[in-house]
Amino acid sequence: METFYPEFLPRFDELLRQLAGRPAAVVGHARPDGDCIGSQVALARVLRALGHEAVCVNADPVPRRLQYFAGDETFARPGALDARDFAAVFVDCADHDRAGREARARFPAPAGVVDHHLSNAGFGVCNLIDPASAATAEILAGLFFDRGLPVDSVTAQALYAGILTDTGQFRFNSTSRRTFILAAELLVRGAKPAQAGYELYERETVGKLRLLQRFLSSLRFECGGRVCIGVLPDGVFAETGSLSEDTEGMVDYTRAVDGVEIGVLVEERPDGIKASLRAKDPASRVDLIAGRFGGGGHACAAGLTVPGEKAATFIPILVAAIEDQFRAVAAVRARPV
Ligand SMILES: [Mn+2]
Repeated sequence: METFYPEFLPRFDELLRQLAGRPAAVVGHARPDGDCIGSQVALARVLRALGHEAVCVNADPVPRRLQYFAGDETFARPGALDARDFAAVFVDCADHDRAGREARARFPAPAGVVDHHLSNAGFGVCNLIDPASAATAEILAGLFFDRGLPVDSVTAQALYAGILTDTGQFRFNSTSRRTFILAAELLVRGAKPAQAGYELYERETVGKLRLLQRFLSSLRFECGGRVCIGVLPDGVFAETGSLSEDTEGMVDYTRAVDGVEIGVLVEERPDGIKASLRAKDPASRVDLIAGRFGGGGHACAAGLTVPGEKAATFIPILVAAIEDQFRAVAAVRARPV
């Protein structure tokens, strides 16, 4: 087999050395997604197979649709951990705060960071950050194979789920030759694509579909049809019998419209708004738009939160920021080379 992450191997070895003799905390981000849970489960299992004690830590519970991939792995809240000196590895967290305030305070100096977010500046001792990778699970799969570490069928399925979800089922721009080769190797180790697809995409609740119905009926178009925005008002989860985790993937509908370049989901919460941005073309750099509001992410997928804000007042401000970005991108394109 080829080597997938040759440039990361010295640092990965250093990370494993950092973990020696200490229990490991594998920390994921708040409101975890498939890549987060898959990466946490896989790394904890591999560390355990190497003789480490490892525990998965997350500020929020594992969403219903991802519980199958967690298997018998237990997830601890940061506050529920004992006082021992854990060596923390943060996975799929664009920055230290993404894990939540409590996790950040509990693990102020992470031993490692494994991530693929463009905006990640590296906040650990050993930073394994590759924005060219489609998923954190892709980086982990590559490193595990490069080092010949034990990847069993549960680990393989968890990594496969991470790659499947973060690539939008192998559709997004980030999907590469390496993504497919690693996915194929995971199949060799026991990953089951049909089972993963069933668990992730064919077990929706009625509440989630009602939520989707509300979301689709809220869609509005801005910037001459180049931007599509959908809103989930405060209270909509109770009204539709859905959960906040059911918003996962919903923003993709805003981008799916022909002619739309940037899609946005604005979620109104009692304490402010949360927005997810998606672009078709990485040149749109939605991470820069999110960055104006203190958020971040990838060129094609980014997020932000604004405390104390309402959707009605925030959307015009966001549209103005997107218009600015369209102008900046157009100016770069018009520049003679
Ligand atoms: Mn990810």
